[in-house]
Amino acid sequence: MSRHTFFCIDAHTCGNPVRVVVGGAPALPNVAMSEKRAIFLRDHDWVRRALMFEPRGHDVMSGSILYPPSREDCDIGVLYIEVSGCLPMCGHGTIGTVTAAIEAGLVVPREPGRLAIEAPAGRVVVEYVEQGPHVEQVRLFNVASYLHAADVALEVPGLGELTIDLAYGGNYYAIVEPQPAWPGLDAMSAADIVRLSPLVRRAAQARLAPVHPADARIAGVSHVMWCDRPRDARASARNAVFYGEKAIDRSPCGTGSSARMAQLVARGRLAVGEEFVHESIIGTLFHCRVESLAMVGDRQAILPSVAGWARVIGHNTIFVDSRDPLAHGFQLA
Ligand code: PYC
Repeated sequence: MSRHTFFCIDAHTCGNPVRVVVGGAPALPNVAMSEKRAIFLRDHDWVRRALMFEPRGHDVMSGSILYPPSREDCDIGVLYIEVSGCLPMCGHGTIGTVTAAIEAGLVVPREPGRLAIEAPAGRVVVEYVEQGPHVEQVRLFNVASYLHAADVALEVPGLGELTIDLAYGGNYYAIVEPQPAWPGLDAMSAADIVRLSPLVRRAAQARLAPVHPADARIAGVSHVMWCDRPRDARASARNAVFYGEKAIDRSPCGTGSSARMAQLVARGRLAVGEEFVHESIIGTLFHCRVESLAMVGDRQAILPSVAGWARVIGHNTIFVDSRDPLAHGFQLA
């Protein structure tokens, strides 16, 4: 019999789960986080499946594992884990991870209120605001984000001809705005999003198959963002982001908000320095900003920032026990 024990801090960022693994994860060689990600996926993916899938997780579960950084200019390394795999970058995951790690005293920043994180997609910086023992807000200065393709017509079963944009914000997003084939979010149930998104994703991937200009390990359309006007008067726009096989982000989605700002800037609908308040499917808000212009390879890009809050909801000691026939988790097809 063998038993693995994982020490986790469970949190949520604006409604979306973040399970931060702070003990029990496999040691990985001291290589760049993008390499660690590849090694983890090759040799240790059972850990992700056990902690993310049922019965220990669920269809929307996501989280992170803390590692020492391999770079001198970073305070901490973060590997993102979720139901669909290990994302290159995760915004809500970063906000939840920083909140949990700082509140538990697991990382001591070189500069108070500021952490440099080695993520698989590159180095990102966060600034956080503390009040007593709690972190009240985290602002993520995310990776350079860019519009990859505009006005791409796809044939989507159940919708007909749908025009999308494709943008990168740490992951590749098919971005759908209201149009004749799709009237908007109010006409769509959560079940519709889960049914239609994989069809949009498959069609976008078949047509565009994006590869990051600076890192070929980041490739493929993984997320679909359905966009609409906000309900909340404080917000600029609303979205529902689909990921994995059945997940809809309950937060406004950090990498999605970054991709959306890159799209809007490229289309001349948002300017450098402007605030962009993004509303989630459950009404929670991220306060985002276009920090500056940048380049990704030879593409015009932006440097976005995304601010939000997270709450720790418990400490969770999880066993993965070989006596349990479902030790390594399962998902319903
Ligand atoms: O916040 O970047 C994000 C994210 C990706 C998938 C779910 N949330």
